[in-house]
Amino acid sequence: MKKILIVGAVGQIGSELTMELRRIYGNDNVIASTRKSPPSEMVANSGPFEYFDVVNKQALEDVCKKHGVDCIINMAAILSAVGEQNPLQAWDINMNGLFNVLEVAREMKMEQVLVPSSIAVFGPGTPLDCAPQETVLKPSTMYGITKVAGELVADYYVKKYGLDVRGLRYPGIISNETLPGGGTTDYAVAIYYDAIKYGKYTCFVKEDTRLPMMYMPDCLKATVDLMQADFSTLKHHSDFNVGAMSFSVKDLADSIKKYIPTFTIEYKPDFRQAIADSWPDAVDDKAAREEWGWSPSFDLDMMTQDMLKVIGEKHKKGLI
Ligand code: AKB
Repeated sequence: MKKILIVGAVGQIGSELTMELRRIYGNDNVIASTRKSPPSEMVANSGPFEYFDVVNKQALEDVCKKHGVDCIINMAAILSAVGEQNPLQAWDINMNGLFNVLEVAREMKMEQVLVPSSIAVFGPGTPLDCAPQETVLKPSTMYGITKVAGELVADYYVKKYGLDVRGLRYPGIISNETLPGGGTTDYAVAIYYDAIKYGKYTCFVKEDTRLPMMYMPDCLKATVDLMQADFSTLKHHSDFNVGAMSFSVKDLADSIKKYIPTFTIEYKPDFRQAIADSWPDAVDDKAAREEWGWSPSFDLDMMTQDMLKVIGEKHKKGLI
């Protein structure tokens, strides 16, 4: 039985991935962890939890030995917007944390490592209408730089040490359990909360900004499907493009207006506009479809209906 350690398990993806993997592999077989923020009740009460900093290799190793971990999922990262406020910290956590994860996994001869990447690997020089799997990777954010370097380092461990390392380039992830923290695509989550709470939203990117996005159920499916794929059939390892939806902020606002006709939006672009403008509208995910059968389920209106229902219920209960 796999013993999985999730590093960064209180974040937007980590918290829901912890619950999904506990459902699949059993509560005791998925160890959630974080540096300092307390976990949600659902994560804290459903299985093992550890506090440590991924940049401390000894602490990581101690937790892995204590629980007999044979698979690490490294969700700890400083995202694009916050990374621009403190680029050296972004490098430290994203790169030194990654090296510690890969080294501990190599030394302990682990079965698998999952290292998430992002559409932030793209930048000037990438075709922006639909980013190919193989293309120019010259990002303009420190987060993007760490993701390109991370993909290369992860693939290096596959080639040099035969370690099973996998990863996907997440688009903007939209969800209703844990808020995202510090990304450029965060507007696509905040808009739903503000639509329910105030009936209006002020967006920090322009209305024609179009980016690749994905709803959390598809994000969990993509992650689990890649983890469970037969390693011998993979030609790529740490850099799979995964697509689901591509929409502009106007498309998103129009989708919300179908269900809340009085919803209004205004635009006050800030420094995140330049980051969004450097990323593609959509990605070509043929490799993920061919190598491990990737296929998304949610489109924009399906997601909007579900987001408004769940967030609306939370609001009625006074939880948000
Ligand atoms: C961000 O906006 O920084 C992240 C990402 C696309 O990786 N959501």
